[in-house]
Amino acid sequence: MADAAVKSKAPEPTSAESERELTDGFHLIIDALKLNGLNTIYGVSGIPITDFGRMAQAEGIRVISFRHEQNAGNAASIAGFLTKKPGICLTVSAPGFLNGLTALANATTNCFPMILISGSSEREIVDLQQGDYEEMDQLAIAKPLCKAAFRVLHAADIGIGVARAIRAAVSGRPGGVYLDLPAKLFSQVMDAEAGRKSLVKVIDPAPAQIPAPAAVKRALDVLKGAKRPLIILGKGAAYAQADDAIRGLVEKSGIPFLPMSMGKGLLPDTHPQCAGAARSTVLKDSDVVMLIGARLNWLLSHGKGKTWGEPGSKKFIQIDIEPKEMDSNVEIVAPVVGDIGSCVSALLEGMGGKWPAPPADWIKTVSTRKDDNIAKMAPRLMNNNVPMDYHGALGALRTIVKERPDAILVNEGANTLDLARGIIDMYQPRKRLDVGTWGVMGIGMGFAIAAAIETGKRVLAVEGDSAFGFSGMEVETICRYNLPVCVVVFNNNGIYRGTDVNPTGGSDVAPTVFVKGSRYDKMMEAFGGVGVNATTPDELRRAVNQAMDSGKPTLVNAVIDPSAGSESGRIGNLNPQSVLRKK
Ligand code: OXT
Ligand code: ADP
Ligand code: MG
Repeated sequence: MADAAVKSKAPEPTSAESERELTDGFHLIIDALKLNGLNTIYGVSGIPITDFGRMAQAEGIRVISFRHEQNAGNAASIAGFLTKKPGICLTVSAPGFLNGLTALANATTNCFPMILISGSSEREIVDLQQGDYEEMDQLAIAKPLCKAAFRVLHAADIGIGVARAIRAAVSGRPGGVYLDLPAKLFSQVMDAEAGRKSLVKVIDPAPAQIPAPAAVKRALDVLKGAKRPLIILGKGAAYAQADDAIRGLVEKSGIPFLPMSMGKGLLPDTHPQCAGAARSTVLKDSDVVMLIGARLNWLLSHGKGKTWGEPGSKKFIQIDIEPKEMDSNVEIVAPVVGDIGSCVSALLEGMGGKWPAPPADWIKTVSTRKDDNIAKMAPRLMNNNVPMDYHGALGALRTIVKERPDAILVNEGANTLDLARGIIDMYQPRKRLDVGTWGVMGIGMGFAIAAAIETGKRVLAVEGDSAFGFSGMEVETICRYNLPVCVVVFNNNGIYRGTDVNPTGGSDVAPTVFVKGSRYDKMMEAFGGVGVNATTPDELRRAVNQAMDSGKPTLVNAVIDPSAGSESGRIGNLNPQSVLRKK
């Protein structure tokens, strides 16, 4: 490390001993992060980490200060997804820690590497429950919600603590890590040279995990015997940054591929082998399915049921770094355990010079279904209805993304999410960031901010009005850092729809309904950004084009027909039904 522990003089040097160069916890944490290339912190200031944030900034770390820790945590988690380095979120104790915890748990669920660093109260008082300021046993609470949790009590252990946190976050299946730093640690002083020596630059934090040759051969044998093969590309494949190898495998095999939501763009959605528009057909009718960085969870109907056709009609090959993922829902006949880069390269090599193309009738079935669906959708995307419906509005945005394939799309909501996923084609890897495995609302502004900070690219955040509300205050953060983020709020006056009524006739509106005719654009104007109210696809197109060209923080309030959406978007089937409900 260049200049390890930042030096300070002991306040009142009275002897040769006290004139030694000293460092402290504050500086050792900063040095440990910098040594490991962790140069951005997302957080919220306050006791006991206020000075830490200031010092980190003074030492050249970029400190992005948020209005709420959950948004900072979401930012850190998606920074981890985009960079393969753990994103850092910094919070105060108890309530700040808890605010960050949702994001930490979400990161772990989604396999995004992040480290939540929280200041905490005095151990002695907390453990005796004597009522300290923001007292809470944070380590115990964090443990079940993340991959690993550590507490550092001595300045001399900071280097090891940070190293352990980094390794835990990025090695194997990535995930969230909690690092507990009690207030006392920050001001603990130690000899600067000893401090410097205590720091660890983590060597090879996510070592390659090479698949067993027998596993590769088994997978290729199964694939070769397929009559109706399918490849599913999940967000693990996007995370792996093995883009060329993945494209090589897909193209050499000639097999139709289905991208999961955040796997979109690994190969363009417009690629001839893309089966995104024939989703139900390929899931039901395929006979061999190769999963690359995708789990057979609820988003894939657990690999069974009517989505997947006749019971027993499927053989699964799965590539994943996590051995325990195999057979989690159904039998995996060919598990390939390893990192995706190594596994896909090994499969490609094993395929040799020539690989038999999938049967022509299967390719025909897929493309017919796909062409039908695309043709059905096309006229809906061109409609100019006022008030706008989802298709008209998304048709405009689809073209804007096509013209700017390197822009990053953030997307949340229900109808706003599900329809945008299908309508807006993606062209490059890791350009679509969304609600992920939990379908969680509130990722919007945190993801948008981190995407802009980490990549320097233009960001388009397409948000349901409810979804936006979870993190909307961060438009101030977007303006403060002058980020090239254009937020489009699909304002249909509510959750799913804005048309529900209170069946009692009372003065409270229905639980899914918001203030009618709200002007979210004014929120952005309040902080010096650009606000536009768009009522037609043309107005929407103009405003978003302008924002994406100028890079100015912009919020477009897109007025959507309140009756256009459906309950829970495409997943209304997950709502429990009461047989006793009065109509
Ligand atoms: O093959 P078939 O024929 O079946 O057709 C499919 C594709 O082939 C085809 N397709 C295409 N056709 C033509 N062209 C193209 N390009 C094309 N591409 C695809 O289209 C169909 C459908 O394709 P799709 O979408 O791929 O397939 P399908 O069957 O839908 O896939 C299944 C799933 C499960 C994989 C998919 O639906 C999916 O990924 N879903 C994710 C859903 C999700 O996560 N939703 C978010 C959670 S909903 C709910 O929980 C909400 N809440 C509660 C809440 C949450 N979540 N979090 C917190 C912290 N608190 C509360 C709330 C509050 S949503 C919500 C807010 C909602 O209100 P908003 O105002 O924000 O939003 P609006 O609804 O807009 O008002
Ligand atoms: P999706 O929601 O897109 O289907 P999931 O989050 O369910 O994706 O699955 C991602 C999978 O990718 C996880 O099982 C995770 O273990 C795996 N994964 C993440 N990174 C890698 C990697 N570098 N190599 C192999 N597998 C990975
Ligand atoms: Mg809505």
